[in-house]
Amino acid sequence: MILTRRDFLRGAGALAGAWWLADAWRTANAAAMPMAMPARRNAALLAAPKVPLINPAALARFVDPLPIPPRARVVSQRAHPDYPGRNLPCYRITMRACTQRLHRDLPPTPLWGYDGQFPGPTIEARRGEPLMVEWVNALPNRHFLPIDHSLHGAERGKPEVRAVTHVHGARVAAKADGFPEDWYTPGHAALYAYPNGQDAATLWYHDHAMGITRLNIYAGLFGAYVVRDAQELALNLPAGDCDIPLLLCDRLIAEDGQLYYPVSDDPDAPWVMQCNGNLVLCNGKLFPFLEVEPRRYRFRLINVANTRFFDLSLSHDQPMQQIASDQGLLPAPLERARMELYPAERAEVVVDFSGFAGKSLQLRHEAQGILEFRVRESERRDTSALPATLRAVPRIDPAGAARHRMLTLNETDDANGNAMTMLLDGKRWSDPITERPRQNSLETWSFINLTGDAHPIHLHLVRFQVLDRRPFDLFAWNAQRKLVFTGPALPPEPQELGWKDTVRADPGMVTRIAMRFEGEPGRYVWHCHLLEHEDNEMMRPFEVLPAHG
Ligand SMILES: [Cu+2]
Repeated sequence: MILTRRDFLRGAGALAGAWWLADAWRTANAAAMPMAMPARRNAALLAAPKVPLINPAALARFVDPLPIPPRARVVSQRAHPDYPGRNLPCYRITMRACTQRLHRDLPPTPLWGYDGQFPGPTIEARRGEPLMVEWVNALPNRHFLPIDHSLHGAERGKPEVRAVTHVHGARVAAKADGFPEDWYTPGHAALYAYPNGQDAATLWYHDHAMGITRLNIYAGLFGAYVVRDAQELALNLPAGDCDIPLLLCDRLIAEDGQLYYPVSDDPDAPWVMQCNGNLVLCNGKLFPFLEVEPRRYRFRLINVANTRFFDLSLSHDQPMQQIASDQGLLPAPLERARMELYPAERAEVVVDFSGFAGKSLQLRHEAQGILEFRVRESERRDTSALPATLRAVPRIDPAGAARHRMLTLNETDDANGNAMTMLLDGKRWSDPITERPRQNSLETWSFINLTGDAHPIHLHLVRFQVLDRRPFDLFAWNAQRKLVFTGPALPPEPQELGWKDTVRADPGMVTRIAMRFEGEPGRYVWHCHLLEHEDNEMMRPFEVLPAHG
C-alpha cells in the first residue's frame, strides 16, 4: 500500500483496516491541517511500514517515573588556545549505541545516545564561565535508519555513520559550532569550546551531520544545555529538583521495540518530507509520571521532534506561567492556557501545584495526556518566587538596520515530480554564500513563505526578535516577483516578545526578524528546523564578515 503526500496529509481515509498506520497519519493530519497544501500531479509516495507498529491506545498510561537526565560531569581541566594561561573545565561526552526501555511493557529499544543515554546528560553552564566538550563518536559503523543517498552530503561513498554536534542557541565560534560538513566518523572526536557569554537560557545539543541529521536525531542524539546567570538566579525562581528539563519528541515504534522511521516507496530515495510519530516521549519515556510537591516548579520544555509541533496544555484548566522562550526570560510571566511549540523551540513555564495535594494533573499534547504529575503531601515550604517582572527585553528598532534581506522559502519537485526539495531563497546548499552580514551589524531578514507549510526557521550564532508577520499576494509574487501585501502587519505574539533563535514562518506570510550579528566571524548556517526539510536542501551557509576590513 502506498500513500500520496495528499493522502498522507488528509489522514486516514485511504487506510481502512490499517488502524496502526491510520492513527499515526491522523496525528500527522492534525498537525498539518491548518496548512493548505497545493495540489500536485506527482507527489512523493509514502510506503506503509512492513512491520507492525505499536498501537498507542494499548499502552498503559503513567506507569513509569519520568527520567530526569543526569548532569554531565567535568572529567578534566584543560588548556584551550582561545583562553591562554587558564584551564577550562572539560566534559567528555560519547555518542554510542544503547538500548533503553521506553515503556514498562515494551521490549528495550535500540537507540543512539550521548553517553549512551536518551536524552543525553544535561550540560549546566554559567554565563561568563567557558567550558569545553570533547564530543566522541563511538557509534557503530553501520546506520540502523534508512539513509537516502540521493540527498546532498549523504552520497554513496560517504561513510554511513557520521556525526557532529551543534549546541542549538549557543553563541560560539564557527569552528566549534558543529558546521554540517565538519562531521567525523566513529573512532574520532572533536574538542569544542563554549564561551557561555550569553544570557541564561535553555539551549540543547544535537547532531547536525550533513544529509543525515534527521536520522541521527531520530536515533536519539540530543540533550539539554542550560545556561544560568546571576540576574536570573537573583529572581529566586523554582530551582534545584524543582527545575526540570522536559525534552519532548514523537516516534513510531514497532512492536518489537525498534524505532520505525518512515520511508518513501522508492528504495533509492527513501526520504520523506515529514516524520510524525504517534507516540510522544517525555525525556525518553512514554506516558511517564512525576511525583511533585504542592509548590511551584519550573519546567524547561524543549521540542526535539523531527517534524511535530506540540500543542501543550494542563488538565483541570490549570494555566501555566510562561517565563522564558528560546533565548531566555520574557519581560514578564505570561499566563498560557495552551501553548504551541514548533521543532527546536523552547518554552519555560512555572506551574504551581499548591492546592493540588493528593490530586494529579496531566500535561497534554492536544487532547492526550503525555505526562502525569502526582501531587503528594509535603511540609516543605515553598520559598521560591514568581516575580511580576523578569528581564527587560529592549525592542530592536529595525530602522537602524544596515541591511534588509528578502529571502524566500521554496518548495520544488524534481524532474519526475517524485521528490520534493525545499530551498531557501531558491538556492541549494552548495550554491555560493549570499548572506554575509558584517560582525556586530544589525540586519532584518524577511522570510517570504511561498510554500503551503509553516517552517520553523533557525539561525545559528545569533538571537533575534520577531518584528511582524504580514500576508502577501502569492499570485502577484509568482507572476511578477513582486511583493504585494494584502493586509496589515501583525505584531509578534506575546510569547514572542523575548529573544528567539527559531521562528515560525507561516504560509502566505512574510515573517520579519531583526538581529545583531554579535559573535566571531566565520561560517555558520541557517535552516528550517523540520529535520526532513533541513536534510533536503532547506539549509544554507551564511558568513559573518569581520567588523572592519
Ligand atoms: Cu521546512
